Amino acid sequence: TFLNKQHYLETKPYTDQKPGTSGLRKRVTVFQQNQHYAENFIQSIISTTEPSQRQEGSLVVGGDGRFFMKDAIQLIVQIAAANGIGRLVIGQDGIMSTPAVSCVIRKLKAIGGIILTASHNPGGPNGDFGIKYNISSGGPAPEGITDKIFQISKGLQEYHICPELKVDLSTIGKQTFEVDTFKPFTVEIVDSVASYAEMLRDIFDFAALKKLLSGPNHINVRLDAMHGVVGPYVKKIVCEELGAPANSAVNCVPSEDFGGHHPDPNLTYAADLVNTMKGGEYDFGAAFDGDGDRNMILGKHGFFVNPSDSVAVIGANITCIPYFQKTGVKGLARSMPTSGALDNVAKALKMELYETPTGWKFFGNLMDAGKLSLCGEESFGTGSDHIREKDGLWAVLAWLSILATRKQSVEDIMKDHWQKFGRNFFTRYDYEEVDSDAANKMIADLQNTMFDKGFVGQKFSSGDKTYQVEKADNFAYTDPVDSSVSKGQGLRIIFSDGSRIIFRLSGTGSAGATIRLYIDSYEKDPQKIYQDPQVMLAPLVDIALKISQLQEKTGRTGPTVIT
Ligand code: VG1
Ligand code: CO
Repeated sequence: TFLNKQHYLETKPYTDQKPGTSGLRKRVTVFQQNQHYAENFIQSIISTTEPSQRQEGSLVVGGDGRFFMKDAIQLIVQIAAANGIGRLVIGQDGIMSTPAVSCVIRKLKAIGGIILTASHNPGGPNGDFGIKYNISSGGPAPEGITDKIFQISKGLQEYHICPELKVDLSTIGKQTFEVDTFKPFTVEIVDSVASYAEMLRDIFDFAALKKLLSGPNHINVRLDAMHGVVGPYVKKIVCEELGAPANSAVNCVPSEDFGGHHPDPNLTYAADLVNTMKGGEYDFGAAFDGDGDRNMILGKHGFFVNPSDSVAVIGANITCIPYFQKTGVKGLARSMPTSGALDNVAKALKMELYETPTGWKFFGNLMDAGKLSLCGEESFGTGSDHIREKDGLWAVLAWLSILATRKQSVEDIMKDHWQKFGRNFFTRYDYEEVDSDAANKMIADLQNTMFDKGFVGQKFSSGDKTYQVEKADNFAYTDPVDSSVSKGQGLRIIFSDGSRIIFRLSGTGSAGATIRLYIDSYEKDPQKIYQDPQVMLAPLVDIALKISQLQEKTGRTGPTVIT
């Protein structure tokens, strides 16, 4: 314990610290080469908290282990102390998944949390770094707060810091520091997994899951943490506690550069898992992203569960999860580009279905108001109101709970689902690192085309299919709880049969622009529901490319990733 002087350091504001879909993401070099870049953003975050709450308040801090995380945590410690924050609770070695941070914020009634991650973006010295801010509900800061952070960052002239203060991140326990006139500042290093594991024990039937994973007729699972943060959670919960054998878990040591890969659980970047699953040795497979909030579910022989279907299946089988037997099911929600598969479940179960813009932050208000139990995004995000973030491992245990109850394979459960509800064929094309000007121009031109008088009612054909435009808009959302309005959330072309073409620009990239094209089309003919989505949706993809002139305007002949 020694006295730390707080200093006011002069800085110059940056104009590019606008948080995206989830946090600020930039190349590591941007943080390293621009003086005070991270400090400015951290100060801007803390400046949004109520000064009168800081001394008694706690902030939770954790990250996905990527390069620059530990440097950033030391800065957070120094800046939080100098701003009069009373306590920081930090995962051991800085490690804590995004869902675990959300869980800990809620348990401790903290004023918020800072997560050091760029999620599924690559890491390492040449990769990305990022900073997410979550509020006291445990959820990502809503637009009102992220706008405020951005405003503050643009005018920042100085920040407060205790430059001598250093914490030991590796030893569990309390460290206390005297900081000027404030009450003693406490840093608590906590086990990264414990609180989160305790929460899952209350949600699921661990005895049933243990039987499924290690009983006499156990199934074989393969969980790929992709060198991200979820590794220690998988090892502790799935292997140690639920008894799955050690070869069930791969890439489970968080690494600063994710082994040089994209920690992104999709068919392209999790190809290793997909190939292993094709071998037929494993009944169930899953991969997670860098910060552990995304999941990809695979069945035996690599059977792929589309994330839009995944949340629908969980919804249709929600009583397999003890948590929902206790809480009841209050409502369902999906992001706008996510397929309508969940809508069909909501209709059948006579439940409210909310359609929100992309980004988990939009689910929080609905959950806080008791209107929402289960939600998902097409981008491999699934979760519930147990916390305020999407939750990769939760989704895996939800699926395993369904397998344990129904005693069927992933593929059979999926096929039964399509038979019962019909199938929403869905695909997403990502065009990554497109020239920003070209991408913006393409979107602006497309909007002009769509808003042209003659567009609605127009027919488009490809092959033997013809679709007639029924509605064309730029999606806007009015929050049913606080009436805040979010405009410009994606261009939608909706056809008379309900099929949809959606274009939007990503808000998580760090270089150039990423264009996302989403296609959703419903089919209930039992003869057609097992077809390949790429075949079924080819005419709509063709029409989307024709209307948008994407290839001509961006010079891209094909997408980087197809889901
Ligand atoms: C993407 C996904 C979105 C998700 C967001 C954050 O955003 O599309 O559904 O909520 O990433 O996920 P965008 O703007 O790039 O489309 V994570 O796991 O990167 O925090
Ligand atoms: Co993530």
